[in-house]
Amino acid sequence: MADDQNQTDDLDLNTLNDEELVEQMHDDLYNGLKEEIEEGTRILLARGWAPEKVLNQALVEGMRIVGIDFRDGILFVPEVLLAANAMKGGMEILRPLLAETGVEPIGKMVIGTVKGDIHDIGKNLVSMMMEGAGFEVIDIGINNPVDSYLAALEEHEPDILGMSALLTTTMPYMKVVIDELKTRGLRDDYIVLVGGAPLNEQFGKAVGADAYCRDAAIAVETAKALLMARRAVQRQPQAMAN
Ligand code: B1M
Repeated sequence: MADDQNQTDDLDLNTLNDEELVEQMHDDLYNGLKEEIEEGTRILLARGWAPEKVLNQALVEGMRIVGIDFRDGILFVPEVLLAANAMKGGMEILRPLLAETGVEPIGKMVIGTVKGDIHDIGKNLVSMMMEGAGFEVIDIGINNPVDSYLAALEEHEPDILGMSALLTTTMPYMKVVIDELKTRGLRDDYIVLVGGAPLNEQFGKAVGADAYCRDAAIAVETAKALLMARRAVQRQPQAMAN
């Protein structure tokens, strides 16, 4: 890694063509080089790349590679933390671009990672894309016990509750939250969306969520569709009365 670092120090990212630069960014993410990731992100944007394209091809794909080597015991927590930090550097540059709408919010979402789980990159991405699609997002962070969700729902009165979990050991906690909403008679007040790498559609149904969202783009589509459907139903009795 020290050699990689020296080589990267000498390398002018501007001299690389797009394909080489994206490949270099995958390496830089792997090596946790935040400044290089930030520079690469800026260069791709300056070359006219759409923020979504930079996000998916340079950052998300780079993190996918990190995930494989983490799984296989080639990378360990400290290295993956550095990679995550580098990824966040790039995401921060993209955030205002993805969130640029300038229109009235079309709906509100509270989102957080469940108790016992500190993974937040996917959740942050979902927040960004939802903001970009015109939602107001209240992000309550990581490691949320049921009480944090309840407090945020009461305070912000959102249309949507989003929960994220990246561990097979923490994903069952989503059911704890949803069951508590049911116990308090609050379940139907919210559209509940769940996501995270180990989840699937069947799991989403089993825990009583309205939908499982495979990625951030699907979260946006699903949120819009379910919100429109809910508003249409809410309008119906009024229309019938007129
Ligand atoms: Co963790 N980790 N990790 N980790 N980590 C995974 C999840 C793992 C799959 C790695 C592996 O073995 N291949 C594995 C879980 C295995 C399992 O449960 N079956 C694992 C493990 C084991 C662990 C530790 C237990 C390791 C240890 O300590 N021995 C530990 C647990 C800590 C804890 O949470 N208590 C741990 C720690 C860490 C770091 C802190 C080092 C770091 C997190 C840093 C951070 O997030 N700030 C980390 C990372 C980075 C990963 C991997 C490599 C990458 C996750 C990521 O950010 N992906 C991950 C491997 C992997 O997932 N392939 C791994 C990129 C992100 C864009 O994708 O999060 O899937 P993702 O989000 C997507 C979708 O899932 C969806 O949309 C997002 C965008 O498209 N989505 C939602 C996510 N949330 C949503 C919510 C929604 C909708 C959609 O709501 C509406």
